Amino acid sequence: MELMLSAIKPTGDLTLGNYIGAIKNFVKLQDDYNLFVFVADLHALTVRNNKEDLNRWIKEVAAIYIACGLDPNKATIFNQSDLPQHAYLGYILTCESYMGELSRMTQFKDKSARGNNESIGVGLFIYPTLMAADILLYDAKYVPVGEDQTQHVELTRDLASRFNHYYGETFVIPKAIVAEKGARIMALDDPLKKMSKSELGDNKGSIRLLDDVKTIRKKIMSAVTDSDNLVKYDIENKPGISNLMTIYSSLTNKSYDEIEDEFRDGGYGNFKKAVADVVVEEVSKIQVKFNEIIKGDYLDKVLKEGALKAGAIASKKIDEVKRKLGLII
Ligand code: ATP
Ligand code: LTN
Repeated sequence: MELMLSAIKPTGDLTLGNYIGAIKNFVKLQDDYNLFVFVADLHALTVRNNKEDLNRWIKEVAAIYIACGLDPNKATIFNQSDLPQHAYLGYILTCESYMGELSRMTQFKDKSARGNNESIGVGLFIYPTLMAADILLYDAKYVPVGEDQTQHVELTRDLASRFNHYYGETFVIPKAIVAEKGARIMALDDPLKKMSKSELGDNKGSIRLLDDVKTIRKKIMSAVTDSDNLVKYDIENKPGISNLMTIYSSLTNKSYDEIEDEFRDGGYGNFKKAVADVVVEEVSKIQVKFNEIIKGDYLDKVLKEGALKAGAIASKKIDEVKRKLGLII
């Protein structure tokens, strides 16, 4: 089976966007690929965190993976920081990277456009080289990610080709896999903005997978829409309703045409209630499993076994890279 790898940063309580755009796909893919999924905790250090929050989020991401249906007997699940090989290869790939290409990465560009470059962390600047290391360490062929991450996979391909060119065939060139639907779930209070787990403030825009049912219903019922009361998929003119349709469609597998027919006469109130019902049903199931997993030592055991398996592959790759570079002969 071909190796597929992906990860989520523990930078906040996971959202419905993370579930629909990422985790739900991982679960589907675990049967057909040798799937490696990890908690990208080193990546979370590009922003300053409170240590209790960070530790809770790390455990939450791992437990949610399993609660959503990732099976540790099929997929290899681990924490990035348990394997120093990631940072090691990250450093080597940083040395292979150019200021120009890293400056063009959207996350850095957006931040530098907003203000003072002097105070942007170097960790954010070199973040894509660590992500490249995450992927190349395992010779991953496929990387399922949301739209916002495809640029990083492109850079990974460039770095892999560059290294192979200078030092001889070492890395597999990976390919990003972007799901057609649900790749970008938008914020409920501003459908032009991505639903994001690190959003601060009143948090009305993102549904958290661990939100209580009442809160979820309230957030969906007060989602920003337009005023023409017609349930129709039109991302340009009706981004709010289109976003709710994407959510509904992803969780029910109904097409946009079917949804338009189903809610033709009902107006937005009815439609929002139906969206809330399917979200609550799906999220409640996840929460029941999450609450079981988070107590006891099952999670630790899964992560330890995952790190052992991933670590063996990563160490071999580091050895190969060191030989290619002449660090060892
Ligand atoms: P942050 O707010 O910290 O930037 P995030 O919520 O955007 O985080 P990531 O850790 O960057 O989440 O992403 C984890 C995975 O979830 C990625 O594959 C990403 O593309 C996907 N993802 C995140 N948010 C959404 C969203 N709103 N819609 C669809 N997919 C999403
Ligand atoms: N940068 C990604 C998380 C991430 C990742 C990876 C995804 C870190 N390393 C390797 C795929 C493969 C994000 O922010 N979503």
